[in-house]
Amino acid sequence: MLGVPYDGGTTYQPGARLAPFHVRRVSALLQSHHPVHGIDVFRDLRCVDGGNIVFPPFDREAMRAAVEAEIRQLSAALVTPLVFGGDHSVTLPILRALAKRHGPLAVVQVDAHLDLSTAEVWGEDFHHGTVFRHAIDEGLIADGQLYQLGLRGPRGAETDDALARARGHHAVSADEIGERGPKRVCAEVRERIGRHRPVYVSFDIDAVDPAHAPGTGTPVPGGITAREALALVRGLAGTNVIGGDIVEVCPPLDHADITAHLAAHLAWELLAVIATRS
Ligand SMILES: [Mn+2]
Repeated sequence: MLGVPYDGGTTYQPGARLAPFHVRRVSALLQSHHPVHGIDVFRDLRCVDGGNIVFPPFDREAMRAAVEAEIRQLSAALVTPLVFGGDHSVTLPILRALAKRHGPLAVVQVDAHLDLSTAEVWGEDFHHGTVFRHAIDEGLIADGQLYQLGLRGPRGAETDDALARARGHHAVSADEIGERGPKRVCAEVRERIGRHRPVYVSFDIDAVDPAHAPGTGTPVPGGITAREALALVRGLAGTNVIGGDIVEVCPPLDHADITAHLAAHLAWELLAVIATRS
């Protein structure tokens, strides 16, 4: 587990740089036994809190370089990285490092937003809304293997998801998750991914309804529930998860640590998925 305390890629309300500290604090509540999978997470995995990756918090290039170097080193040592952002822009250097090792990945992106923007809006090409366009353009994601789960809300234009559709990627809206249930959605995702393909899980907490996760900078009403969010991660057991992140938790906007607790439990579910890898 590593923190990336960076929110210079935030387009609206900042504060996500504080998340690693807060999620660590509330993670004291987590225990080891997973009653659904029937495993002991912290017995079956050797988990280490590696602290935060260090870089100047106002230097986005330095952030990307530091994160990519760190993840590359860990992955060469066969360590599975679990990263706490930070805003979603911290995911790009992680994907770069992991795709260098594993080749093009399957990516499960749980998110309210597509994060496929171009530089058109501000002339800035690297922020939390451009991550997956870069990842697709750079060949970090295998064709048809980006799973965007939890999408909803207004978009800039009808063409916002054109890139993902052109590459055969898979999108499931928050409404569909609510209607069909996370178990069926996950069964379909697992079927498409298969057991062996390397999978990266990027969980943007804004996928979750603001009523269940108020502490995030770009809230969108009508999201999935905390229970659906946990079930979505749990339902990835049986795939080959080689890393993941939980991003966009913004402690200054949180209430009673609701969002931080959810992030800690999502991380625990993801660790359990990693523990069940064959
Ligand atoms: Mn996002």
